[in-house]
Amino acid sequence: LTVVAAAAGCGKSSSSTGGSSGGSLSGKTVELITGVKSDPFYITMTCAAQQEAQKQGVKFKADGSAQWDVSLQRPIIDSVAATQPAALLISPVDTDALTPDIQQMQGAGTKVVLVDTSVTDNSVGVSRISSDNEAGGKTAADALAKEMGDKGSAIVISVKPGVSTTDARIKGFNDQMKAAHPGITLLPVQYDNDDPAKATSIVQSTIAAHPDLGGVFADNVNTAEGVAAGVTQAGKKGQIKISAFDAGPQQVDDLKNGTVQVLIAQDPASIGRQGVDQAVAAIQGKSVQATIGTDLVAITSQNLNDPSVSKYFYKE
Ligand code: T6T
Repeated sequence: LTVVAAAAGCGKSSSSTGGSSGGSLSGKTVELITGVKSDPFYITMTCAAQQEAQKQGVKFKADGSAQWDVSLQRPIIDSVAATQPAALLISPVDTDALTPDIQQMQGAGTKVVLVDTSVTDNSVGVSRISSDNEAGGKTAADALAKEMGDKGSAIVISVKPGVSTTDARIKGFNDQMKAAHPGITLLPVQYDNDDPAKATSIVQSTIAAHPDLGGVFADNVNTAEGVAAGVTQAGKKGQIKISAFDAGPQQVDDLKNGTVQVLIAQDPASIGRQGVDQAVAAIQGKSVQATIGTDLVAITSQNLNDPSVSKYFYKE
């Protein structure tokens, strides 16, 4: 069994024998293509998928784009397609733009499992595994409104339009703010292209334009890092409240130092593990689960030292 580790921090990338395969799995490859290779969420997912592949006795390869960008992810998909892997786990960076490329692989016999993000076309993928992102957005809204004392303006800063996960977070957040927190003025969503520096500048211009800005919902790792930096640089640490998705190392530091008030952590390791399990089942012609929901945990300064909570912190 050969395991090709593509992520840093997974421990030893091994070329070892393991797994119980034989038979129908021998020589089969499960390939993972993530949204952004250096993102702690995807690193955590990749490491867990790699371990599970080793356990299951399939070859494993992983890659991901350098940035959140259709034009960077497409050539990776197309070059993996040329190798005709038995299964592909993929986090597409757009709900529609990459569908033809993925469909082509599926048509050639590769079993496709959508991990984290998904696409609109329901014919793509034998299984889809993700957090309930809309519910997470709702939780983020309630937590932020409470921190804000149910008054002032709030803004959502997200990655790009057309991303299944973050679009669902925005929906959950906005719906809940409108329904349950009418005292809060919702500003229009802004997008940072997954660039922390852009998130920082959005925060600074929003503070300048809206002196009553009381809260920010930062939709993912890079956004949250940039938002925390922006609030700090504006001298508003602790005054402008931040709720954020994910639990990368910098985010956890920002929670500990009081810049961020709540993190909605996902369970990327479970997404990676279950992605491999579904892929292996599909390769073997066994039944698969069409959709799987994974855990979300709200982390605050109150519970961050609890091991049942800190186990959700991401790797880097
Ligand atoms: O929030 C995760 C992931 O769920 C989302 O699809 C993209 O951003 C992250 O990778 C975190 O940066």
